[in-house]
Amino acid sequence: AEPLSAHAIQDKWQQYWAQNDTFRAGGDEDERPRKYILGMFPYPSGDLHMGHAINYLYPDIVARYWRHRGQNVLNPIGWDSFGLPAENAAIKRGADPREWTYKNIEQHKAGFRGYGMSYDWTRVLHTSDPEYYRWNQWLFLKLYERGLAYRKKSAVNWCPNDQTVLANEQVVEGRCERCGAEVVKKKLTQWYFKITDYADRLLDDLDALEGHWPHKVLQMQRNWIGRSHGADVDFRIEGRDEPVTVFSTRPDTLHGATFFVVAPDADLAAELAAGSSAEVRMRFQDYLEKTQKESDIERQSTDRPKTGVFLERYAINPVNGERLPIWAADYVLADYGHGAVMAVPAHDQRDLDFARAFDLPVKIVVDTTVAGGANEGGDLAELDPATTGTALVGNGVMTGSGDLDGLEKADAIARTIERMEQAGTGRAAKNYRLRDWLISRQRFWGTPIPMLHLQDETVVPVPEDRLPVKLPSVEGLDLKPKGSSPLGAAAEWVRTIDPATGEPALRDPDTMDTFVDSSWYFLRFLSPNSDQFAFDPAEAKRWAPVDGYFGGIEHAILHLLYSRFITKVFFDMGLIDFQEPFSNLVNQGMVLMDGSKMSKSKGNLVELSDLLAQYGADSLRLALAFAGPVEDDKEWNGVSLSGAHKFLARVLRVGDETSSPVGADAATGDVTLRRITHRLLADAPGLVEQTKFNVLVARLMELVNGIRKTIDTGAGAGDPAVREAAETVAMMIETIAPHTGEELWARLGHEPSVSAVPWPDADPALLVDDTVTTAVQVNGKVRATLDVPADISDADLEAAARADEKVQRALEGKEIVRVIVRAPKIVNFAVKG
Ligand code: ANZ
Repeated sequence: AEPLSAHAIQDKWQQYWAQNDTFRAGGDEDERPRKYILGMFPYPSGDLHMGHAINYLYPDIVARYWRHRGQNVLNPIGWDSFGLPAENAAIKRGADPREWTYKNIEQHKAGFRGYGMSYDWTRVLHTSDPEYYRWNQWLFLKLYERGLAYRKKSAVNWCPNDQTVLANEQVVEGRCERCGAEVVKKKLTQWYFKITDYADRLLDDLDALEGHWPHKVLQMQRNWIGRSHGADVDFRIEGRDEPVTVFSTRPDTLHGATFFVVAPDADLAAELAAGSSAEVRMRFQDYLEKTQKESDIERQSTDRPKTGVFLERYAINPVNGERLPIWAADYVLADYGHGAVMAVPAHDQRDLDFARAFDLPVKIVVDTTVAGGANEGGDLAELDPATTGTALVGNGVMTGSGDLDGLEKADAIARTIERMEQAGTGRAAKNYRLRDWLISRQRFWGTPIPMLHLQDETVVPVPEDRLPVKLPSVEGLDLKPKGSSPLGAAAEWVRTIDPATGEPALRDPDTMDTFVDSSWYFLRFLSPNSDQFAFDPAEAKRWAPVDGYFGGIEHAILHLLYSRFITKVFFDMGLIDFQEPFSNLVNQGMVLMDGSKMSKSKGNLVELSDLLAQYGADSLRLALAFAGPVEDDKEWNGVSLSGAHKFLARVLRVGDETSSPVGADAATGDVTLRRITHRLLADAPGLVEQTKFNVLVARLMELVNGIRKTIDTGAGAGDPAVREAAETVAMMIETIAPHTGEELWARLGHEPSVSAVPWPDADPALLVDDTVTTAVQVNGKVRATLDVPADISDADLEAAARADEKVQRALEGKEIVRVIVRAPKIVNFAVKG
């Protein structure tokens, strides 16, 4: 039976922290260096669970650590509280999404307090508060002013289940990232943010993050932006005045182009078909309708038979004047490059598949069998793509290409571009996979788009001083998804007056993608209550960028890319002096149940409140920190809560037994124990800064064992080294098990709070491992020498001597009558025979 239960201890310290605002970040007058530590803010769905417990633990450890290191730490929390789950829950119950949202937020807050998080509770934000989302609207207007927010009609990704559009980033393998429904295309006029203007910067600036962000995340961002280098090549089309441009990464292969392909859904295809025979027009129309039902994924799939319609029109190859038949085929996408390609079947697999399906010529122009080539040493005749079905891709030397012959691929590309630029028939070009960010959503629970539609169909911004455009009450509104925004039916809300002209106007009925909310929230924490700015630039100068950002790999693209984009926009506006929002990024692993992710839908969620009730916060925190490397997934079955519980009880017992007075001079204490203490003081900063929390826990266990040993079998509980070690444990364990840390500190006779105690420097003299040379004698004669620690015990020294080979030889066949040990200097075996 414990004198004071984990729960009583926990309550006591949580109350203390709340009353004293212990973790409030220092203000302007605070001269200490600053650290901004942040966990990706939660979505307030349901209760906190094991996933939250691990995700938010890590940044808390780091924040607590930096406080000991003399830093002014900001570690805030807020809620990403707009979005579909609240709306769907409201629809189910015929309720207001606000109720569900704010009820859950209150539960989360209580959960985090109960879990002992060291947040600055004066800076809490909720993105669904008008005080927050007015700044989303302000951001929208700033982007609009800079030409970075625009409206366009195009085929967008439509989730038929959620009845709303999706950004490209929200379509995963052709399905809605949220609900898994197959995404279809729909033509709509929508608002976009022009992230493509920032494509080069978003890509190039990743290099400087190498070593600070997980490499995998950087790679995912690079691939998402997907910059290709190549050329735009102009092709004359018979019967058309204007040339048509195509993008190619392989302009060197122009001599091998044998046909030309247009995306059926590109305007050019319809135009070319319109100038063709009635039969072609019909076949084309038919094909176009089929294409429009397909997803981009299907269209680009390589194992699907190629289809297409010959348009009976011809393009002229600019390098040799050859006539290239023009086809409409769905493997060419309308919104990539220029929506048309020069097809080089010998060297492009998709073109080859098409050529073989429709019996089009295949002409090799790169010999890849040469030394250094992709098929080095092969026989070009045997490798003919027309018969093998495999295109010759990669390096080689030009052939059948006039005076390019003999040039390496790279040189041939450069030469071709140079010539086209001189002739005015082409130019160097870059292309990106990245598309503009579609931000309109046809849902209620989000930030209203602050634009007005006038009667003459012009669209004008709501003036800044009229913000926020608040969401109307849900009363009388049907939130059920029906393909258009529920806000459109809020008649009184939609109908308004343009303040500039006094003319009647309609509000834009759509709301913003909630990724807008999270693209800048880390700046809002710096001046969360300001009604003057979204964030105070002076505060941003002091605190930002975020020094340590913690979150899941699922945000590798969307959230991080959008945040990086908006940060660069703020930089260009002169509001901040940095271009990357997160200096260091850590992706933590997931907690798994029998190998699979814990989730509501699988019904295997372990709720935080249950565990807190059973074991208390510190046992859970310690067990999770000990469960393995931060980046690894952790099996819940492998997390030992009872082990952690026992260890923490052991820690407190050490505090209770320590009997030397506060301020006792440790220098007179047991050196072995002091060595363990000081080695940990020296090593722990590296362990925390490299997020090796599991190793830190193991080392703390070692130190507590050392204390136990000194108390039980050494100098005893009154040895000042015991106090020194116990105080070190209190300070360090506070980062992981904060209630226990505070309690131990108090039991050691100190005033709270241990969280503000500075990290002592390790004594360098205690870090060198002193060794001495021992002489091992047999009947007084030196038979061997041993290098041993200066503080070795007699028993250990005798054992070491007996284990030595030379000593064993000297003792062979003899009877040992007496052993004299004087650690660490001498061992003498007295022998007979
Ligand atoms: C001729 C060529 C020859 C090509 C060759 C490749 C190899 P990335 O790297 O993804 O940018 N392309 C261009 N626009 C396209 C579109 N709208 N839909 C489908 N394919 C398109 O790919 C660029 C290459 O993809 C371009 O280079 C073009 O084919 C094709 F041996 O041009 B290439």
